[in-house]
Amino acid sequence: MSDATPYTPPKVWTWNQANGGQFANINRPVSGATHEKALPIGKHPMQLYSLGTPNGIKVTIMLEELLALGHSGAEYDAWLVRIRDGHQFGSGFVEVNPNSKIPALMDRSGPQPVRVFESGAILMYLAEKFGAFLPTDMAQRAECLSWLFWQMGSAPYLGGGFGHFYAYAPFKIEYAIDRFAMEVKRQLDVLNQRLADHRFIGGDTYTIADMAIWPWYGATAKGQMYEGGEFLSVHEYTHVLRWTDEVAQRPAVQRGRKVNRVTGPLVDQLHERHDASDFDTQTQDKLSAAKPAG
Ligand SMILES: N[C@@H](CCC(=O)N[C@@H](CS)C(=O)NCC(=O)O)C(=O)O
Repeated sequence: MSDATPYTPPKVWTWNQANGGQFANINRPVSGATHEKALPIGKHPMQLYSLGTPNGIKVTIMLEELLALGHSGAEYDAWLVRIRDGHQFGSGFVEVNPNSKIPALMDRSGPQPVRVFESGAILMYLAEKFGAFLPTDMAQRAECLSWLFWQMGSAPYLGGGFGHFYAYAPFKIEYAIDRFAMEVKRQLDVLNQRLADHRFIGGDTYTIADMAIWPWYGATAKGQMYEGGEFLSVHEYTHVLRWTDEVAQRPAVQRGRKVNRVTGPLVDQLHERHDASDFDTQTQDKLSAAKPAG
């Protein structure tokens, strides 16, 4: 297979299971559970089923921010869902998210559990439940939600478009890379212009819009996504970089980005979170395990 091979689509699409792309083992043209598997339930009101990807850490950052404000109702168990192993197709997970994607949240604080899926919906649900990180003034709220939904609509071009064709596709297609690189640069410029005049995405205050956008576009501006920093000339987006650094300094962000993370330095990985002290104990355990004996 090469990008030089011309492709004439057949009359009717059929599933080529060995298309060679990364994630081919988990991509399917149908939805629903592939196997029976109940989800674990911990002791806290919030049960999160997730993975430490940009979509996953939006929610763990929000939960850590809420806890930092003193909202004990935001205490949570964060269970690891290994998507490359197909855990998102277990029957229990599909009951929480019929779309089989992390993050998925079960709020078990009331008489009936409430399921919430889609990271934007989860951020809004938590913001409304705890009355935090979403302005009550109508105009500011509209601005915040506009940016929140901007992220939901834009990131698929960054991840599924640019990231897929630049880093994951089995061969490089100039047309696809060109199209999505242009779009990602346009999106970075949208943010850069907004952040030239505003400290945070929504305005003067830090909101769920920052929590949604930072994991994707902050990491992109830092050249941490798809090793595409130089290609996209990310150094140009100086206001995005200023904002990225400010958000990164928040202690709740530093905790939240470690939760359910399975890549990167070991000290940044907290595979599951069931107690605030897990951050200290697991980091210490890993540091001592990494020390050479003797
Ligand atoms: N729009 C969704 C996107 C979630 C999403 O794409 N999650 C990915 C990981 S970042 C996933 O679970 N993929 C598994 C799969 O596609 O099977 C959200 O914001 O929650």
